[in-house]
Amino acid sequence: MPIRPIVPALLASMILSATSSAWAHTTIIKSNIEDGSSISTPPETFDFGFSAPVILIELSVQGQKSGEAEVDFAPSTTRAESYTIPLPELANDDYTITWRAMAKDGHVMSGTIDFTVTQ
Ligand SMILES: [Cu+2]
Repeated sequence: MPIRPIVPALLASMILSATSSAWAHTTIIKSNIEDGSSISTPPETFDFGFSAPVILIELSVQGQKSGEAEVDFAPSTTRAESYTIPLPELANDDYTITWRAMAKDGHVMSGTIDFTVTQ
């Protein structure tokens, strides 16, 4: 069965190229709320930035018990590298920030940041 070892090698190279093209894309590089963090003083704004200017398409803050937080967000019409989103007062809860943004090359990327407020 001489073909067998070729298949995993091919798969590995496909995975590698998929990964490296993903790395080439714009991504979130800074955030004042770290994923997995526990916050005793919730910030008044969510400040985050990308490795290149993006159009911010979606941003929501979902509390596990408190439901969706009212965030004053409208999709941006121009590209920016950094965004500051005002946050409402966040009660003790587990939250997930979900964001979606479009890079200059048209690629849409998205991600989530989980954090806990414990005052
Ligand atoms: Cu891209």
